[in-house]
Amino acid sequence: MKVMDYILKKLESEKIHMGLIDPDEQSPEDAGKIASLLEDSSSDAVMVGGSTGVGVEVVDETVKHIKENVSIPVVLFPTSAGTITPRADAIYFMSMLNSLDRQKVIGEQVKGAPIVREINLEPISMAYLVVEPGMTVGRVGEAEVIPRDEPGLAISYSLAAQYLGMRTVYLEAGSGAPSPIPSKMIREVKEAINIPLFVGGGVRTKEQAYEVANAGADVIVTGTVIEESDDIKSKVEGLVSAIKQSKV
Ligand code: 1GP
Repeated sequence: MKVMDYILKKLESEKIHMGLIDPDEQSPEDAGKIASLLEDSSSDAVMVGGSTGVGVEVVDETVKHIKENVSIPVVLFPTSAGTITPRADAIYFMSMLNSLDRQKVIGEQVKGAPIVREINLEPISMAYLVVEPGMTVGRVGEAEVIPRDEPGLAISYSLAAQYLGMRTVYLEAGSGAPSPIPSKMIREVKEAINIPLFVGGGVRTKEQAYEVANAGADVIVTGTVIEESDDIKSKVEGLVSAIKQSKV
């Protein structure tokens, strides 16, 4: 089954959790172990990406070990066209629509598209929208961050993405953000669009995960909390069960 079909099928009955693994944060072997814990905690998919400086060999080795350990989908969350590996099940084919850097809007995509075609990787188009504070990805991506109190701007970007034919929208507060995307913004964007809404950045507790999901996020992404946890399984189990309890 294609990963996009897997996502859409799941969303008919429940919200989705995806755990983000940064290849730069541990050895490929440990990434495999973390992914296995994610699957054991009923997380729905593994995302791989997040660091700017990491090379394709490290991403490739990391995805290899993850794939050896899990049967849930493994999706690339790339920072550039230089980190695409055929070992993943799919790639978020992302455009940071609110970047001032043309490279982030369409440059890397032009470089990456022939690679994706050549290795026959499933592309899942995604409007990647960086919301205040944006953290590292906001700075590196030269994002004109969407202010937290301007849901209208987030709606305009999200609708533009949908009308351009993009299949998903990701509201990103930035990895390690002090708090998640405001519920009001999530709710209003969700009401405006009819494509899956991903939300990530700053989700640490099960209460936050529930609130974000209940506000309207279809896919809740967590990264830092997994990296920092001493007991990944029980932490992720808590997040997943909170997300699955939210209204669909
Ligand atoms: C980063 O949104 C993701 O791209 C995850 O953020 O590390 O804060 O969970 P956290």
